[in-house]
Amino acid sequence: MEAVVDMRSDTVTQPTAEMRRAMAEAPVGDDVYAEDPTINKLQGRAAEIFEREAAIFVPSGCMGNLLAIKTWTQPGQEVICDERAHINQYELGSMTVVAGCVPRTVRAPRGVLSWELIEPAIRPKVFWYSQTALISIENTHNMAGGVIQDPKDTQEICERAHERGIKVHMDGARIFNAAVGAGKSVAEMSRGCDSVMFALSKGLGAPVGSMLVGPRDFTERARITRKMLGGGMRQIGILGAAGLIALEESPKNLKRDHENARFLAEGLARVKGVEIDPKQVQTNVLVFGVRGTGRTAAELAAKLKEKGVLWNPAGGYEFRIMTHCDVDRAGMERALRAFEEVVKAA
Ligand code: TLP
Repeated sequence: MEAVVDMRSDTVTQPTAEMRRAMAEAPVGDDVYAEDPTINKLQGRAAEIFEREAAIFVPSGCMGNLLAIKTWTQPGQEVICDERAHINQYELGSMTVVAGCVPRTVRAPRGVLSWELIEPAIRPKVFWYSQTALISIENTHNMAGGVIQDPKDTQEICERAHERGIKVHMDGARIFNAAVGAGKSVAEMSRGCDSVMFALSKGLGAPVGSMLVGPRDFTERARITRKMLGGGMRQIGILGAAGLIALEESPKNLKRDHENARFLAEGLARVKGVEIDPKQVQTNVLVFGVRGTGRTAAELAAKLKEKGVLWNPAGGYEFRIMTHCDVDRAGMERALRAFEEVVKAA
């Protein structure tokens, strides 16, 4: 039996043998006392790489985004983001439930935010309006299909927002994919943003964890909220050791994931009934329509599963799948063959 080709997300990646070894051997301490040497090293390196003052390890990307929102806002304020942003669609309303904020969404074409789109959504400074406190930019944009946010647009948003006293957070769960895709550093891709969350546990392959980077007084306030939410952890150098390898070693492999995504997109574009433009595939995420096949994505996904291929339906007639380090070119070819067979049989 051939191994399953799991492309539901890059979150499914397995830690490498090197990561597992490092985890076993990591020097550890109690991180609630800020005494875990491995976590401290990881936080120091993340701050350095992002050219920021400080960084804090968090158990998940959702918590990283929530801590940023809670730290930068007051209850009753608004957070501007794209309609399809992860913080709006997939974080269970935590910005409202926990931080007391309301999302104010704009519809960004292809997920790319610009000042032009944001400005009309900013509330006037009148006391009976809930005030705009924060703008959140997702980079790469997941549900728009791994789209890269142009750093020039980001810088303009940040400059204009700061003039109005509004903070800017970047949900950079996949910012390393954005940086590799754009041929720039993650510091350049996020320059101007007050805080950045990035994931170690997605394309970079670590088993657990994300980082939140920003000014030191911000990460120190986020540390308090992390504890309040039950995210104060103890000997987590075990996780940080894998995170360090993910941070230092994995970005150089992302180019291959992007090439695989383009290869798959070109193959999919040849399948009758599939709507995808391979030229629009910038990183490791593919979002594509299958209405023309006459089958829903869920029906096709069920058939693919029988053939050992796991793909995620993202809606009625839409798939969202990802390439990552655990599926090689042969895996792509197998997935594509299985998809062609399933569509033909439909
Ligand atoms: N995204 C997951 C699902 O929740 C959709 C995935 O499979 O893509 N920001 C962005 C842009 C994300 O894509 C995700 C996870 C998160 C934040 C949250 O990260 P975790 O899962 O670590 O809480």
